[in-house]
Amino acid sequence: MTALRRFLRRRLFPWKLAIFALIFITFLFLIQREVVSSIPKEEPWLKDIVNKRDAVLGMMMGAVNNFRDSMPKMQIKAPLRQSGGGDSHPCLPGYYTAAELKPALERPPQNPNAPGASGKPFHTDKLSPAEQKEKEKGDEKHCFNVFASDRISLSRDLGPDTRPPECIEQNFKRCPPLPTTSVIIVFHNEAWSTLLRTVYSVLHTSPAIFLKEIILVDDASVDEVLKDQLDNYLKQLHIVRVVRQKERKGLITARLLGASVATGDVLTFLDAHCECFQGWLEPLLARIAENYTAVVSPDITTIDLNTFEFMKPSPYGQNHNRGNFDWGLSFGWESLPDHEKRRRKDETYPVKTPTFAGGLFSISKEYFYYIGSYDEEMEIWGGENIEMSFRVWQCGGQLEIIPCSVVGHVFRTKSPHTFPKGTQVIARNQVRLAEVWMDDYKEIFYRRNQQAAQMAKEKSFGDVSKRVDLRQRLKCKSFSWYLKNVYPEAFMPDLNPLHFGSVKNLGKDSCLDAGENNEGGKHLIMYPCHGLGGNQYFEYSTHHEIRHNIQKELCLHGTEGAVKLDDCQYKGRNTLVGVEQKWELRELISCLKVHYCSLRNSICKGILKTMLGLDQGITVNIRFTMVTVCCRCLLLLSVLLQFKLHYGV
Ligand SMILES: [Mn+2]
Repeated sequence: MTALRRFLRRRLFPWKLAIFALIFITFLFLIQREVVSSIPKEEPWLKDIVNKRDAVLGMMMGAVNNFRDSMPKMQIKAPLRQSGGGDSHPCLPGYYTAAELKPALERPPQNPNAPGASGKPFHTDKLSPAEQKEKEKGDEKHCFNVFASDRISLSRDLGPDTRPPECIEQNFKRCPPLPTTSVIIVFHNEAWSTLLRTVYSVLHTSPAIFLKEIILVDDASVDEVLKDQLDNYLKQLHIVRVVRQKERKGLITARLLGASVATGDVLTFLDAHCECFQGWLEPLLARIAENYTAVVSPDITTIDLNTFEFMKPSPYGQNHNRGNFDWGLSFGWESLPDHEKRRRKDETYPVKTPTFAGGLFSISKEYFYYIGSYDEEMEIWGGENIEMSFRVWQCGGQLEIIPCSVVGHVFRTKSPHTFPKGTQVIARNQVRLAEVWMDDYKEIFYRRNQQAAQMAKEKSFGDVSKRVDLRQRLKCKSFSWYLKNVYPEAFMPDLNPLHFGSVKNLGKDSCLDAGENNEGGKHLIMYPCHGLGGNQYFEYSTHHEIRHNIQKELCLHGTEGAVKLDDCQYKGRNTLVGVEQKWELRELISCLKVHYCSLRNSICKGILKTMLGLDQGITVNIRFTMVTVCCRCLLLLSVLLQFKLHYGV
């Protein structure tokens, strides 16, 4: 036993020590745990112990650091990147500097005497016979002076910045950053020089940091020069590329193709004969950065189709125009109403516009698809801008013109292009938009366009169910909401005029016709009846006017001499119909009793034939006579006018 005891004492001494130490450490650990876990209970005596412990620990760490710091340093260490610095913020504060907004391509030095330099006109009046021949050929093909365009530098400058000072001085915040954009240019047999001047103009005026790419979409051009030669030429301009549509499908499909390959945040559509003025891009992008539902157009200025003079903006600002539409669903321009002028404090404010021309605009790519891009079944051209205008407003977006953004466009007086399926595609596009967006107001349009009315009746405008679904899905507002809130200035024709249709001379089978380009002030003509509405559309309003109101509100106006078409005196609200424009509708039979028959024989025969029931059906003949005692007018009208009534078109 004693041997064992000795053995234990001697041999296990380190073991005992270890066990003892383990128990002690466990004890310390438990105490420490007790102290830490009781902190939340805030027992004052425990807190005291904890504080003391922390103080001792602090002193020990201090001593260690002190010792380390006193050692000489052999190397300077790299500074540690502080967390919370550059990486976690997406952008810098402040405003973009001129250096940051450097264009994608610097403009080469300019010869101030070169043709068209600084946006000046280039006159081509004194040409040699050979040159004259070239000019005429170009004019015929493109409907603008290609001869001049070909001689103007592709990189021509447009002279000093003449925009209003607040536009020039406008700064753009770096945070949130302005979005990038893809510029999409659709062309069809465009002239080489106008197409490439458009491309260069974008490169010379768009900051490189925002211009992601330029996408040219070829809508099946047949000109050889626009094929391989164009592809090869564009290789030197790295961010420009061409995508091609094999078959001519028109602007709408071409734009959708361009959008589908675009990689920028914003889509900017331009026409193929444009020139951008300095600083045009930033205000468009800034507005979209501010409100991504804004669909913004630049202020479109004219590049003269004969001289290629660029109409520069005025530093004093100008009377801006906005887009509207008429009841034939054509786009037009009008000056701003007073309330819109008052709303804008300076030129940097956007102009709200009921419709847009649709050729030049920017839209967030995401929003473009959200809001239903385009009606893919619309063909070639026409009506797509009105469709998009109604859709954007009715579905919660806004259409704006940004006056500080200036882009020039060659406005032509006629189209050089053929319409593969004739002009009826335009009417078809218009019916599609009327059916989807205009509710009962579509009838006002149909009354003015018999071709459209026919299509609507026969349902030959294709399937619109996808577009109707879109309208429901986006919970878009009604057309009457649009008229009331977006375009309250629109003249509302009678939803149900007393009579409408054509004014027909039965004897000669000719119809009263406004004549070509009669925007008021000109006499009317008699023309063979075509039954399509248009220039031969008149309506007898509840105010007893005879209105020709497709593009403008024009009224039959009786003065000395022949009756002419003039601006309507009654414009709603506090206005009245003057005697010159008030017409009385009487039954033919009673009229005849009063005034006849000093009419020409043939006319009399026609009228009498109808009266005797030989030509009945839906046509009833009624005469107009003027209320005013104006003998000459009375005579003219009573001879010429009979009103053909359509019941329930
Ligand atoms: Mn154009």
